[in-house]
Amino acid sequence: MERTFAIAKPDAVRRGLTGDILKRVEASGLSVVAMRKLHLSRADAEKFYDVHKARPFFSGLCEYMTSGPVVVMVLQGENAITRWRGLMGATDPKKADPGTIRRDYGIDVEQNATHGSDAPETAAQEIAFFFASRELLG
Ligand code: IDP
Ligand code: MG
Repeated sequence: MERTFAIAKPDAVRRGLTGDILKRVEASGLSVVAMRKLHLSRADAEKFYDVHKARPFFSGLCEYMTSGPVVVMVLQGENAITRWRGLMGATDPKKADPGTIRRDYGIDVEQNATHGSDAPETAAQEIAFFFASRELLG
């Protein structure tokens, strides 16, 4: 069993896509261990995306991620990290495979509907950034 961290990003929440994203998660056999809706502060967005702070898109990314509420989730299942990245599709919706969340719902390379951890270490860090261990009993 593995856990990963997922976000329904502001563009998706704003357009009422949270339910559809959850439906795809559950249909895939991954389970939702924890979930919460919140509005990221600028400081939280900058900390969360710290790895990208030198990139030209960093400021715009933080602006977008704080533009409205998000839904943060912990997903669990065998190979959850890879499976959730597969359901999301490539970062750029134009390059994402048909049937993936980003292909179906992403607006552009920035407003791409969802986030997913890329490795076990980042998954653990990202989960701990948003959830206390007592919230992870589901
Ligand atoms: P990922 O979300 O597929 O792991 P990353 O490269 O980690 O992609 O980038 C984090 C987020 O930053 C992306 O999901 C997207 O919202 C945004 N982003 C990535 N590349 C670009 C870009 O070239 N322009 C604008 N935003 C970008
Ligand atoms: Mg990433």
